[in-house]
This record gives sequence, structure tokens and C-alpha cells, in this order.
Amino acid sequence: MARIIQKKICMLGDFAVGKTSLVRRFVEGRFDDRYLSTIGVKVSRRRVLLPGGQEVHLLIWDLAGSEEFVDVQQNYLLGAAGALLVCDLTRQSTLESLERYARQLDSITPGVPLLILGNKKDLTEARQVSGGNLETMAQRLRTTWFTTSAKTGENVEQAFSDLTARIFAEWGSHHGRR
Ligand code: G3D
Ligand code: MG
Repeated sequence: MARIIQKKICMLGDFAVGKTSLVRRFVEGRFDDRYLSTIGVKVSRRRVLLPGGQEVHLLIWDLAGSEEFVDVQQNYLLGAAGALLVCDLTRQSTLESLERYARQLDSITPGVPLLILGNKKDLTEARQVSGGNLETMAQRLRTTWFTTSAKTGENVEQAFSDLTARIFAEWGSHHGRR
């Protein structure tokens, strides 16, 4: 029987950008969530199949509540295979914050694949962050971006699947995010 591979993915981003909603949407309640109360982290699990048919379990780490990120930085980021850096398209400051999360991630797990998600794309009237803004940040962090909506589900599956592909594309190859 083939061994099941597990990969840890971290959700990063400012308060209320939609991290928990995105995880909930992606996991769709098909698996039990586990709450690590001691470090204020919730781990959700979803099974995915790679193109070759290999089964992979994604363990998605999400900060519960409004804990100060600095307090959990080490435990939270240790062993991450990838990360989703989430901003709220209706709040410009949440995009600027992503550089700091990327730096913290890089200090613990250098070169780990990451993606930028501009969430709440359904709130078109209130939108402040343009595609150009996202592209600028993506180039700075040497990655790419998606706009998502945890509310409608738009692009949520695609974002997680793109990150998974990046995690496995790098397997056995040189470090670097693409
Ligand atoms: P966080 O985990 O990053 O802190 P949450 O963020 O997932 O708790 O979401 C914060 C608020 O934003 C929630 O509203 C949630 O419903 C809303 N939200 C998350 N994603 C989207 C989205 O894509 N579109 C819209 N319109 N709202 C979204 P409440 O009111 O429950 O605080
Ligand atoms: Mg949350």
C-alpha cells in the first residue's frame, strides 16, 4: 500500500482577511478539524490526489481567534511545506502586511512555496486593491497571485491546487518558488 504523504500548509494574513473562511470553504466539512488549543491553532485536513494518482493529505494550519502572530511564529511556521498569504481586496493595508509574513516564513522555512490571495473579490464596490498592486507584491515575493472569494467559492479550489502543484513541483528539484 502506498504511503500517504502529508504536507503542512500555513494560512497567513491580517485579522479578518478571510483565512478561516477560505479553509472552511476548501475543506467543506468533509474532514474533522483538530484544534490545538495550546498554541491557538486549528488544523484542518483535506485529502487531494496528485495528477499521477498519489494520495496526499493537506494539513492546513490556521490561527484561531486573534492571537498575536508573533507569539506563535515559531511553532506555527515550523515544518510548513507551503503557505497562502491572504489579503482583503477591500483593505489596502492588508496587502502591505504580506511582505512581513513572507519574511517571517522565510526565516523559519527558507524558500518554501507561497501564493498571494486577494480575497473578498465578490465585494466589487468596496475594492481597493488592483491586479497591478497584487502583481507588484507578487514580483517582490517572487511568486504569483489569485483573487478569491470564500463567500462564492470562486478560485478557492484553484488556489489550493496551484499551491499543491508548486509544493510537489519542487520535490527533488532546486529551491526557488517557481
Ligand atoms: P480571518 O480568519 O482571516 O480572521 P475570517 O477571517 O475568515 O474570520 O473572515 C472575516 C470576515 O470576513 C467574516 O465576516 C467573513 O464572513 C468575511 N469574509 C471572509 N471571506 C469573505 C469573502 O470572500 N467575501 C465576503 N464578502 N466576506 C468574506 P464576519 O461578518 O463573520 O466577521
Ligand atoms: Mg481566522
